[in-house]
Amino acid sequence: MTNNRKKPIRWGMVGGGKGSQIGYIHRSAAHRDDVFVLVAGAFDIDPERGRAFGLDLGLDEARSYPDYATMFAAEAGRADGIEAVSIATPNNTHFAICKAALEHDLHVICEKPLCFTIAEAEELKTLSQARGRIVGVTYGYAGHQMIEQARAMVRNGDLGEIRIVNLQFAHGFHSAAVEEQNPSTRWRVDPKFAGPSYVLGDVGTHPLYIAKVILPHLKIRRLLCTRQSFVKSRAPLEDNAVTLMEYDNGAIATIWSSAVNAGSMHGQKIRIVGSKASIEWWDERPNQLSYEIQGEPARILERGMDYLYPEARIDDRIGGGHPEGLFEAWANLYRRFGFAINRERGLAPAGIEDLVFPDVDAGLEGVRWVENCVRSADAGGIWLDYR
Ligand code: INS
Repeated sequence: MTNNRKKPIRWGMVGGGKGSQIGYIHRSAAHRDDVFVLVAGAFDIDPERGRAFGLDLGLDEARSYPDYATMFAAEAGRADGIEAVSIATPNNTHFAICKAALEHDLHVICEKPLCFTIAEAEELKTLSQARGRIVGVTYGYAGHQMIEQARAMVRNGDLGEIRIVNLQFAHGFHSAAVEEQNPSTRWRVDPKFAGPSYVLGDVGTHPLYIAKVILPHLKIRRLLCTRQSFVKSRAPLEDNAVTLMEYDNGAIATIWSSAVNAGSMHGQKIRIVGSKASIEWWDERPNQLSYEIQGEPARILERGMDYLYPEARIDDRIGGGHPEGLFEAWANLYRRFGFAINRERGLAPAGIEDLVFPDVDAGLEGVRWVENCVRSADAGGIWLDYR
């Protein structure tokens, strides 16, 4: 099923310019299926550097803007102005930019965290509903096809009753104080820019969202969190945290969030244990899903194969055996953002009723989880009813 290529969504970017870790993958994902076309941008906090970056990308000179406020105002005055914008700036700016974009009737795709407080996230949700605009959040790993397979397996009862959910995103890149040399890490460990947490928000919310996709029926009932700053200069922000959660069906979950797991490249793993079988997915081997039935030899399910559920084949681009990775996962998400936007534009194809993508509720949930974790940890690691 293709999206509406005849009328691609006119798209702009805020941030994601020179030196950004994430700008390139936004552009590559948005352009992969010709659903979006980049026509404007305010790429940098330094206006001159941002302008030069836009020109280098081939943008019209007049549409490479010094800042987002100028861009939103100018684009609103053009018949061919942008319809959607992606926000790839440091965390402390997400709320203000998102709000301004919605107030200009733009669809928004925002980096996580959507904002810092539940109240802010609720305000963005209300605004997006009032304006009939979508808010997508880039929990990029969730676009991997094997996540759809896992979701279908749980729904079809292949695992039995869900009992244990074991999640982690624990890399080792910040085992030492690398921020002293590296500006793109520095803001992440500074509460002024990063908000109330470091690793809980930066990495922990990724598996949290993936678990929500695979287990939509489970609701967190209560949670306990403990957080540490192993590199002392990062306090009060944590570079390691462990969260224990109980779901309302009695299942139990853990999330280990870390940037000091020395030697680990990425370490995002999702293990779901049911009464009959378990599945496990690891983002460093995203084409494989381990399926372990009690009493039988473990099997490895491979991406792109006929034995998978149809939901896991929808985004298939090349067939089994060829590796797909994070760039494809992001492109799958951007394609779904495109479908959702085209639904609002009255241009969506039929058959996308069950579209699953990280929307404003997913953004809100990430913020809620971080807020609850921080409250629990800072009260000494106590159980809290989830709210
Ligand atoms: C991590 C990572 C995640 C990203 C984080 C980053 O290293 O690769 O995908 O969301 O912000 O710190």
